[in-house]
Amino acid sequence: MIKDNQQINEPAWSRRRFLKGAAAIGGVSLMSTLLPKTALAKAIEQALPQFIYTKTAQDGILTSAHWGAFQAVVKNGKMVDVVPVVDDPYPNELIKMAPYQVHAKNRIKYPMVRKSYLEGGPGAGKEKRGSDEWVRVSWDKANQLVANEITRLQTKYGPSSIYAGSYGWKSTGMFHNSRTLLQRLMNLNGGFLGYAGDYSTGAAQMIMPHVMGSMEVYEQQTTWPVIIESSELVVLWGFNAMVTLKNAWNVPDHEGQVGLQALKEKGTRVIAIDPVRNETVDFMDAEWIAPRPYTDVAMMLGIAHTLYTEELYDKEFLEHYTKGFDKFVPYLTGESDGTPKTAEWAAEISGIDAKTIKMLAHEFAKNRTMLMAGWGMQRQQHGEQPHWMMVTLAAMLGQIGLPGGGFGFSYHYSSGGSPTAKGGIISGINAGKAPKGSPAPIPVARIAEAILEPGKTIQFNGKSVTYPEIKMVYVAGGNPFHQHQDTNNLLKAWQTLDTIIVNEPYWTASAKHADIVLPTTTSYERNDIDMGGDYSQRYVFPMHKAVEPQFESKSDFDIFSGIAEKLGVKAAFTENKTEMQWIKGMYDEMAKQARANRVPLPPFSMFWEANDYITFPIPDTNQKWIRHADFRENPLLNPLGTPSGRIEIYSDTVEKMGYADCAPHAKWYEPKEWYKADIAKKYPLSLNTAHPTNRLHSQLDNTPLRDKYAVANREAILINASDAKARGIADGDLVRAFNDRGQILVGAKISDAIRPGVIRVSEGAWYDSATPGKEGGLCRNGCINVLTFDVGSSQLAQGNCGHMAQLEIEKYQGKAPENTAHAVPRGA
Ligand SMILES: Nc1nc2c(c(=O)[nH]1)N[C@H]1C(S)=C(S)[C@@H](COP(=O)(O)OP(=O)(O)OC[C@H]3O[C@@H](n4cnc5c(=O)[nH]c(N)nc54)[C@H](O)[C@@H]3O)O[C@H]1N2
Ligand SMILES: Nc1nc2c(c(=O)[nH]1)N[C@H]1C(S)=C(S)[C@@H](COP(=O)(O)OP(=O)(O)OC[C@H]3O[C@@H](n4cnc5c(=O)[nH]c(N)nc54)[C@H](O)[C@@H]3O)O[C@H]1N2
Ligand SMILES: [Mo]
Repeated sequence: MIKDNQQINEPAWSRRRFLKGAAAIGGVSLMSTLLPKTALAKAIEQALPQFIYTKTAQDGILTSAHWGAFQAVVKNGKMVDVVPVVDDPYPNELIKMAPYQVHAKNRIKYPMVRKSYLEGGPGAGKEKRGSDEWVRVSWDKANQLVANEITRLQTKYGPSSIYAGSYGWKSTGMFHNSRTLLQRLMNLNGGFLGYAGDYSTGAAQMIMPHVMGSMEVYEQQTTWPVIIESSELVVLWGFNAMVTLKNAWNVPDHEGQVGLQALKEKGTRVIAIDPVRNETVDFMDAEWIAPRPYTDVAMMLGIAHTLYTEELYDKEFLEHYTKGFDKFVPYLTGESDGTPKTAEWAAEISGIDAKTIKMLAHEFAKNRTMLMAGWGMQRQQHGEQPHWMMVTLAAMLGQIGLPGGGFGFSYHYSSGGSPTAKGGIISGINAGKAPKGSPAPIPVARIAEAILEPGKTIQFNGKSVTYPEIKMVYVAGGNPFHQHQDTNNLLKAWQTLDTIIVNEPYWTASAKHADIVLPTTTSYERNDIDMGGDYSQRYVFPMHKAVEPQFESKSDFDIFSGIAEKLGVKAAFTENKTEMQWIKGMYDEMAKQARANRVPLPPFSMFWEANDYITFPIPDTNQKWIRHADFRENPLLNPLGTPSGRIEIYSDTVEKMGYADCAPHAKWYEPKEWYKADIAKKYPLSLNTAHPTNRLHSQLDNTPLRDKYAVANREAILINASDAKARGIADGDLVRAFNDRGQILVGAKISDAIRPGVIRVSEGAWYDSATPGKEGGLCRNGCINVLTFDVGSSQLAQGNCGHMAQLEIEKYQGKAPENTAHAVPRGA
């Protein structure tokens, strides 16, 4: 189970075909056997010895989150502490924030409606979104307003006028899945406009099926035990797993960190290629190569050219397992365009000298080499290219499908490579059937353009998509005002809509820019169930309600049930089942699968009452699973899902699309903004917008963990010492970062861990304009998407380009403005 939308695209059997892993390296902590267990858990363990029931350290209430499973300690109805489960090999500080999430000062307490909207109806005072006053209403009134608007829009404009894609990282829990519940409601009421793709891997997930026949980014990887045993060289290319593995889509098993640690202990050579010497480079003590941002494809081409001219590439592999290398070679050698992609050529572009590029070619070819790539470098214009070029490079090295060789695009995400257990899988609540006439989805990151330019037709993976007229946006479980690029443009789009509804626990910028805001419980205020280990599928965690819903908040299920009632579809929405009945149903289904796998489980009531979780056994055969080994063994019997059944270095399918910005083979394109573009004369610094170390995107920015990373009470900006000196900026200074799209206030962190000419501001700081509701205002908290641009990666994938922009910085003069990002708005 990787992401909701993947779940839909990929049937469970195909996922499970790939997810054949085995025992995790960490093993279950011995500690667990030393701790007291409840009599019930003990009895179950005796009756069913296949299971390891692992009691956590305290008698708290067991639940879980994107950052780990833990027991909540509750006193007098308040959550006061958190204890990680004992067999989490890498618990992190994020879980400690759970009490602060529940009792945050900026919780939305009651249903609220924007004043002008309440008085004037849909569209009233649109321009006041973000600055208007708020008025408290009853749940009944709020539900009626929402139901009326859905009915009005369905009748007048049809389902394409309601955008209910609602992208985002909601909370864990298979039942209280806000996004799916929203879509379930909409499907019962005439349908809605949804989205395709995602922000994470928008470019890679679209190009990879043409090249590898599968997405690669959400698939099981060659397991860590194999990497540790067989890899001689591991390359971390734009990869910061020590940070990104803190969180997972389901509950993380944190086995990836164990793998990295073991690799380090073994002393395997590790080379990291990243403009920033990130936490993983430091942790691994890796050799650090810092290219200019956005130039990785050129570097890879320089390596490929060296392999080619020095005949260090695997001709036999290319012949047996790939298609179209001969069509790529004229580009590589320059025969087709007059530019040989030599190491020297690549050096000029990337800023890494030719000697180093050749060294990389030699070392890759000489050793069993695993190329592990993160996803930051594909969240860029022409983001289709880096991963395609990396596959091309790996094909030339000929190690795909061998133990410890090839490439891996998910080691940094949700612990890809953590061996897969054998048991049962929980399928969550479903969105129901889309009614006839439901509109085709739009590429997720084109939302602002779609709102602003109805009727415009764009290309998308070989098809055309025409934007409908969107009148309403419903958000449940995401935060568009941080996630989307070019915030000022988003603001402009938002202010044209008739209605914006947001279900949220907190007064985020997205809530502040809505018309109707419905207070949602955190996952700690409701019961649920989730899997642990996206790839290992090793655990089943109960998510016990730890505290009562705060103020008047409700779960998304209850909120949508209330709206469904007004719309006359409540019974269909709830299927007349309560929360606990739904959860039991999911457990029973999972237990049935487990039984078929010869893994009997206790009845639901026992599982639930034991306040404990299930650990599935990992078959020995899964321990040493190797990605694409079956294809390598017999490409005829086990072909890839591409048209040729082989790795497509050249794709006829992509050729037929005929896109000028995405050729039929991997290719270097100059982006519209980079150090050599004209814009760089005005804005010389290149942007890096990594995922935050101590947050999940924008989540937890309103907790004390912020003290660890905020500088001068703003999001931090990492600046190389030479760039800071040239601008008279000292460590801890307030800095204004700006370009033609906007301006933000950030706090200077001066460092030698970043390449000169590059600055980093992590994504996810809450947007807080000094001129609320007006375009161009200074964001006083440092939301980086104020500075990024909003174009599609190419006509093929239409992925977002959040990891790319040119800008300038200056020391902020004048009095520091108040930061109200985490404050509640007027009337709330
Ligand atoms: N520049 C730039 N931009 C980026 C990125 C980047 O690298 N650079 N990364 C992109 C990526 S990969 C992603 S995935 C996106 C992430 O973007 P989002 O997923 O939108 O980010 P989150 O902060 O996780 O937002 C989740 C919201 O859901 C709310 N929430 C949590 N639980 C519940 C619930 O049970 N019910 C409801 N109704 N709400 C809930 C949270 O309070 C939070 O406001 O950002 C993208 N944006
Ligand atoms: N702690 C934490 N963990 C998370 C998340 C979070 O918000 N916080 N988000 C989760 C989600 S939704 C996702 S999609 C994943 C994201 O996983 P990734 O997309 O892999 O994460 P990023 O931090 O965006 O980028 C990874 C590395 O790429 C580098 N990089 C950026 N641009 C370039 C470039 O042009 N060239 C090279 N060579 N390197 C570059 C960055 O410096 C960074 O070190 O993480 C997940 N895990
Ligand atoms: Mo993501």
